[in-house]
Amino acid sequence: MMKRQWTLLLVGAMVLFASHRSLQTLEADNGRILVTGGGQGTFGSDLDGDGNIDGSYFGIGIARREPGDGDNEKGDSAPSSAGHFVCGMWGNTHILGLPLMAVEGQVVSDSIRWTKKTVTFDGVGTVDLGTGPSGFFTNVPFEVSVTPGGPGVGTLKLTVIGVFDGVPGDTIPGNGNYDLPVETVSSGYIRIQ
Ligand SMILES: [Ca+2]
Ligand SMILES: [Ca+2]
Repeated sequence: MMKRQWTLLLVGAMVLFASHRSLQTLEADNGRILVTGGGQGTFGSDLDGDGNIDGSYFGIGIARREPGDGDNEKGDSAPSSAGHFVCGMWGNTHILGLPLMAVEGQVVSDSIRWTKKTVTFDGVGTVDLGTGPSGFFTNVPFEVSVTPGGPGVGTLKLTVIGVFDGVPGDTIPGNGNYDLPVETVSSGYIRIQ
């Protein structure tokens, strides 16, 4: 229960952080990008067949600087953390009968890439199924793609690498990963600057 409460606190803090950052004016230079967001998303379908449409809570706060701009405290050649991502399902969004499914971790700065509408980034973190030590995984890679916008517009897609392949909700069974479907923001927002 403690872990779950900590996760709840973390998501709350992330949403507050994202909201706070959104009030600031930040210049988006070439090669720099800032992604902030927090809220709730919906898959728009019942993934696990329990009669409820599934979705998750999420919090994003990442920034990428152009290598060579001298701002990287660890040295411009070294990969560095670009921020934090957390995504979880519990309470009214619980899935697979689990008390919790939470993915959270640091985003790798060099992994952030984007097209005109979509930002994709990789990270490594923990997966907590809320079932005790046997359901707590560390050093789990994940990939996230987001498009900006508020309810009904912004989207989020999470892939958890190397685990849970084929469990309900996996859109590409057999590839070793947990490929969750695209979620649409139902409350809150995702902002890309
Ligand atoms: Ca469901
Ligand atoms: Ca898969």
